[in-house]
Amino acid sequence: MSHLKLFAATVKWHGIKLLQKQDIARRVFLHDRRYVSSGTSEPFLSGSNSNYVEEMYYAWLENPKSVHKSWDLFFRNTNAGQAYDPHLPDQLERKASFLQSHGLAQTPSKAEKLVEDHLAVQSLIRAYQVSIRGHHVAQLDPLGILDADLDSFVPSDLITTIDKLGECTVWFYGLHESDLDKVFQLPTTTFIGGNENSLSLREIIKRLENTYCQHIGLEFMFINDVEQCQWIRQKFETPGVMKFTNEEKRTLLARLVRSMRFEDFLARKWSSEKRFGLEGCEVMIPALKTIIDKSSEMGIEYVIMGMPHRGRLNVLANVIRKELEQIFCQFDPKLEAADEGSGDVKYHLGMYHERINRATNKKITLSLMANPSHLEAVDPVVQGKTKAEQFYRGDTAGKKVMSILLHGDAAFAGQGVVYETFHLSDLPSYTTNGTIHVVVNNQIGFTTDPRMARSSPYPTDVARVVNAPIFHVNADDPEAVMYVCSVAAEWRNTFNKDVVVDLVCYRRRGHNEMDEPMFTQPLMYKQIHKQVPVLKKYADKLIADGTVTLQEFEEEIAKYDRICEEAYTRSKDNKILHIKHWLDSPWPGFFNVDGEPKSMSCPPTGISEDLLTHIGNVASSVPVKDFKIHSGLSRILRARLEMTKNRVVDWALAEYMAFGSFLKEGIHVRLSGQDVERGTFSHRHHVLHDQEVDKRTCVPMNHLWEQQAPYTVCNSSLSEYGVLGFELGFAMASPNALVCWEAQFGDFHNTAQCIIDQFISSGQAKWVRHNGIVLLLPHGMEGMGPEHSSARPERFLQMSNDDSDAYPEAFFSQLYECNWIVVNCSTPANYFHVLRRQILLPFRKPLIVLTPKSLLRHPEAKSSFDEMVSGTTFQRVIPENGLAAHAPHEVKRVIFCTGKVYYDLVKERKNQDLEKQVAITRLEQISPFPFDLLKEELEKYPGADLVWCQEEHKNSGYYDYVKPRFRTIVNHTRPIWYVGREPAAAAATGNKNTHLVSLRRFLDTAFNLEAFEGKTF
Ligand SMILES: Cc1ncc(C[n+]2csc(CCOP(=O)(O)OP(=O)(O)O)c2C)c(N)n1
Repeated sequence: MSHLKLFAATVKWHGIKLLQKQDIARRVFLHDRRYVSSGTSEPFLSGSNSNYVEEMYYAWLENPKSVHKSWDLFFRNTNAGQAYDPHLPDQLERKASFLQSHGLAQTPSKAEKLVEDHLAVQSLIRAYQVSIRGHHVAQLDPLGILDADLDSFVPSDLITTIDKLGECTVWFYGLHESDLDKVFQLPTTTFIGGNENSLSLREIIKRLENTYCQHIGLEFMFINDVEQCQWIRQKFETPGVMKFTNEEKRTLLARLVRSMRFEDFLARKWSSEKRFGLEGCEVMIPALKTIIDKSSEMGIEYVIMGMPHRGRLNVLANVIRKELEQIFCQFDPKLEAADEGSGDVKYHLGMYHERINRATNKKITLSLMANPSHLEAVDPVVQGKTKAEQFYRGDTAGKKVMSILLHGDAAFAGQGVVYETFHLSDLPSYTTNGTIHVVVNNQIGFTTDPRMARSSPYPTDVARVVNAPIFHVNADDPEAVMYVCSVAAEWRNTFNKDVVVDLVCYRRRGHNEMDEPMFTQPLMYKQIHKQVPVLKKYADKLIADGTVTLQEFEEEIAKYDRICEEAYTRSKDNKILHIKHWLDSPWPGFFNVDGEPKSMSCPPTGISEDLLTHIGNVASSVPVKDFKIHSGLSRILRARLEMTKNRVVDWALAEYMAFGSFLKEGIHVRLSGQDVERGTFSHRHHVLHDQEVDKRTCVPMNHLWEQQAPYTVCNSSLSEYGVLGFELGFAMASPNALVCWEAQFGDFHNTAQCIIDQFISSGQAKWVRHNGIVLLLPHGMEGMGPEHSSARPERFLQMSNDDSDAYPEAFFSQLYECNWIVVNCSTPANYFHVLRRQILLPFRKPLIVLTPKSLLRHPEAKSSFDEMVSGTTFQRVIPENGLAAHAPHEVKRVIFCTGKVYYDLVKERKNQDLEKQVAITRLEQISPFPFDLLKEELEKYPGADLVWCQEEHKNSGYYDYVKPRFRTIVNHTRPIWYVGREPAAAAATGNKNTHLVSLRRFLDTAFNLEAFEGKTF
């Protein structure tokens, strides 16, 4: 097979040429470095100056340019991708004594040849381990069509397998056929010798080929850690490592039977239903089970999994062990939905199951996260949930909870969120201490050939950014797969780092069962049609070697078929589907037994004055001794202290008080996002930095009380999709935590749109899963340009599920039924309350907060303690309470608005002396729409015209959302006029003057009491 040819032309060049010229190189080096004796009488590597190479090595370590470039190349080759290799001097020393003991020390030419040959052999070994050879020629594709790295080109003059070595005259690094039976000492960087220190070249090549060029292809030499590389080499190179007991083989066969017969059963019963079958990668089921067994053996108690469509039902049935009838009944088109909401298709639902792991007899909890069609979107969500479960258990090293992510090859290579998620893997506040990634690499994405789907050799190359080892394995070799999976589990347990298992397989059917793959992949599918299923191949092998009998095999099949048939019969009794039974993250004790809220009310959200004062004082202090903060920050803290004394808060202090109050109540608070520790606008300062001691920090919020919940505030990587997904997952784990994600500026949330659309907006409707995540989105038109201005409230409002035409019966049930809450608070106190309400509610809803920028420092945007003390509560609407409210019948206009524009309006009204004629009412909770409170306001001003004023452009902001709802309140009898900026394509202008002119214009209109006279609606 030509693709088995080994060395690339580069190897030949830098190997053969280098070593042929080594003599010259050495002389040049000797001249340069003055390290050696002058005469030729002293042999190159006599016992006395073997130190010479060592010295040269150290010199090279200090400065690679200090040695000749040929040695530089050699050392680099030897050290490629690794930090300092402490074994190298030892090796050289051993080589020297080897020469001595063979009486060669005094015969320079023989000695040199021997050293060169040893170096050549060492390079050869390394070549297999590094990418030059090994995994590029491993037989990974079960179909034998494509090279898994998409590169089948090997120049014809290269040497192939050991059988062909004789055909060439000059080989690698100057070795010859005549060297094949020479015995070579093995370097400590290989384990192919087992207990032997030396082997013949022939045996060396054979063993290397066995390890690196069969059904497993290893990519790990880029890992920047000698110990980790050695560990992997040992796991795979040691002779005989891949031995299985008969019992293990029988278990593997039985698992393959389940995997394959499950798909067969579905295909038989529902031949025209989509199920995204696993055929062609049936080995995935035993693979996952091996990972779970092995991890359970090493102490893991909880495995959280995320996966796409392919084989999902099979995983639910045979890994999570969801009752089969619950799966089968979903194929019944007449099945009724018991729960409210849209529900979801069967291959998206999640699952949570506690059971005994049969292999270890230990308790294990398995959770498969529900996910949308959007491939890979669930990755960060799984990580966030895993992090939270580790956090709540105090499992800081990830020894009890772990995650497994499954991927398709096309999606793994193509979706950017994979990369974003990898970049979270080693960040202190985001790491889950290693994820095992399993790629179902069926070498096709829907209809797209991998050669059109990626530019990287492997679909898994993205994992290299975090130095994760990648184990490619031919999925038609079940034992190789099991071995790789067990090593992957051990790797994760040993190093707490990510690892990738790339199951190179095929897809026996179309993308789904209805698709005709021959339209687009005719040759591949001709081969697939000929392909013997893995179960048959493996069964034949075990029958042939006597591990099982044909009868035992057939009985195993019959047994599982019977299980399926019986479950099928039972499934017909299921007339109703309870999505609640498919919850991936139950919250025990939070709801009543029927899964309903324990009450339908919310207590007042204010807190005692003492508490406010205490939190204010800590927020103004540096609670650690000998800690020098920046003088600018001292000023900010002094201002906070002053505010606390004066019983007022600004935005930052209000937030501090909300967070702090939860910590006292044992509620964990987590705030994550870009630069959140200081705050984009330098207003928050939740982490103090010692100005004199590097990396010394202090989080005063964690010094509030002796007994308190921890506060986590963490600057995230520069990612929205990944980080928001992560926080959403974190918030899934427990209802008793306030989890907030803040966008740098609100508009950046659109790079996380998929998390917002697919999970936050619709998660409860699809999966009956509550989530109380808080999105803090800085928003406001302040002349800062098209970006950095709008958090696009219109998008959130458009996705709000409250009906514009239906007046709700009760405000609390309206809150319970909504998909999320959208607020734009105009006062710090109201922001404080809405955060507090988030936890005091008896249910959880995502909260979208449009947060201020300039208001953070606006002198008017302050609140008194009086608005926050016990008994006070969140105000969905803040009615006019000035002169206009005292004589409502004289009021000519009511302006409804939300957020920052209120302050512009109040100022303008004062300037125009219209405080009696114009009332200004603030909508603080925009969605769900406070019909009840606004009705009261409207009825209070019967003679006034009604205006909605916003600073956003007409086609954005809130107008399209509020207009029909206002009209529902007034029963379409009164118009609600629009005042604001004209429609525009860009969210804001980049020209400061245009910004100010448009502001002036709409303020003029807002207070022009004749503006709408004679207009019809
Ligand atoms: C983000 C996203 N884009 C497009 C799709 C449509 N789609 C569904 S499956 C699929 C192919 C996936 O290929 P691969 O990841 O290799 O998995 P396979 O189906 O081969 O198992 C595509 C493009 C999707 N589900 N999600």
